[in-house]
Amino acid sequence: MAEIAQLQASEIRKYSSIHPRPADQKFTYGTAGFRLLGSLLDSVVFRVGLLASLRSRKLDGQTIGVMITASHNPPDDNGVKLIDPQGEMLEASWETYATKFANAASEDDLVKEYFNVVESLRINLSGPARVVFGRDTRASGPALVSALKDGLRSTDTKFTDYRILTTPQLHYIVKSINTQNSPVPYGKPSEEGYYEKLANAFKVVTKSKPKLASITVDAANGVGGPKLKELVKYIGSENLDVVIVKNDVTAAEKLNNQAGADFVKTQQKLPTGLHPKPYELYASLDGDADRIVFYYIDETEKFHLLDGDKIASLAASFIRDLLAVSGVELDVGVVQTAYANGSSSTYLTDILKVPVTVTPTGVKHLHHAAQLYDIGVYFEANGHGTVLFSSNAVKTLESFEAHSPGQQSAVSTLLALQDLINQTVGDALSDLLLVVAILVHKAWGPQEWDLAYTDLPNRLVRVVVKDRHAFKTENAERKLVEPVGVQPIIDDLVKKYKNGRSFVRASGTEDAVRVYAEAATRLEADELALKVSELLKGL
Ligand code: NG1
Ligand code: ZN
Repeated sequence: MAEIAQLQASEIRKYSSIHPRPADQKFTYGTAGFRLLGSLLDSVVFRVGLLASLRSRKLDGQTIGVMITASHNPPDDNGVKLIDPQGEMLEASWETYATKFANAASEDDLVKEYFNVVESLRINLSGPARVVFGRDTRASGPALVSALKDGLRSTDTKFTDYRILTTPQLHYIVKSINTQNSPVPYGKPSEEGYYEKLANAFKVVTKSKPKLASITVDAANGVGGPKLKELVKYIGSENLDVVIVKNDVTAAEKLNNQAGADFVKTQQKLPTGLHPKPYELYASLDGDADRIVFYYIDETEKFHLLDGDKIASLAASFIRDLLAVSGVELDVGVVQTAYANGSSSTYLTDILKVPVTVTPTGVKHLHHAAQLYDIGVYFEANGHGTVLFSSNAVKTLESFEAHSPGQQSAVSTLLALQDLINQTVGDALSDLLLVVAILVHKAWGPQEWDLAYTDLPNRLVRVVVKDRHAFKTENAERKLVEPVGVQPIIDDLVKKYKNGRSFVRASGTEDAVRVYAEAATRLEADELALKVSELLKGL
């Protein structure tokens, strides 16, 4: 074995013994990376450091990101995921290596897995390796960072600790670092660079428009609160006022507790203790600020949710209108999952005449499908999403010769949107600015936005089963093929309800299956969800 390989093998053994793997624990790199109790993650994060290093070396020293967060999950959880050089999710084929590294039973096994990857992918261990990382506000974060650093040290990897960041900020930084010397650098590779880029774009998009009347943001007591506060400073209070609530990052147990995007979306109600004024706009972020949902109450205090589907519809209609005014010919499409409300899909295809693609759950699927359009809007119903502009779209817009001030203004707005909207990943702060910008353009409040279509009442239920891996689906998760015989029963149930729809799939992040149901009325949606859930209990 070459000298470098020998040195790394012995360093990995040495450091790994400080980060022992908990016995009897099986780890899987799923749609959200590794995610479980923070206290069980020490060895996993150390080993992710080894893999991040190899990934960088494999890609000629391009910078790889590592984010330590458990997003919307409870405070005691934590998680870790890798970010590829263009700010995208880790390439799928490497997820298997991540799982193998995490489960290696002994130090020898770990070294063996490490060199298996080195050999099968012909990785040059003497090449440069660079990794950057960040974490959310969880109490277990700093110790996990130490484990990560040990993984990076043992493999002679250069690293930069960006400390506390939102997940999308780290994605932004990774892409910015790797495009620094390219003809089109993405941005300055720093937190300030992120704020500057978004703030400048927001000012261009909203130029000469009146300021939004009011917006209150529930930060779920997570990292999004302080970061949003900082972003608003760059935008200036003459352009945007935001009231931030649930913004206590010092009390660990408050994170995502009775608040935040996931709570509001799944419970379909206000964060606890929030008393909104009728018809004013409110929003909730999740714990790492990559999801956002909006809402308002009417004069009867009825709660109205404006979720990811509503954001996608608003964005698609705005972009479609700008393209129509400018005369630029680019195709716009929307990507959703089976969780998208049926009314939103009908509105998009029948009213807006925008094509809709449906993919399996998990943003990497949506992201890739969105890249097939000139301008691809993708959102999960839970509020995770973004709008991607292809290089063809940008070139076409940049080279377009406008023939009127109206055309010029529409093209400039479209180009600024591309800077305003995070091009790497769904970003709650960027999406917040996008929604505000569209509303001020249209002179709309939340109620006008909500008028586009009425959601079908729906219910999402989590069902614990013996083995969720026994649940296999096809047709973008809308059809259950295993256990055999269950789908026909679901079909029969669905037929009994007006506008009924229901599907079942295994969660990729929790040990459970999820049942989704929608129907013409609240009672029917609840009943359908209940019946399908009961069907699964015996399995
Ligand atoms: P799972 O647990 O696979 O349903 C959940 C969300 C996904 C995605 C991931 C990653 C729902 C129904 N599912 O996945 O959309 O956001 O978490 O965080 O919202
Ligand atoms: Zn999140």
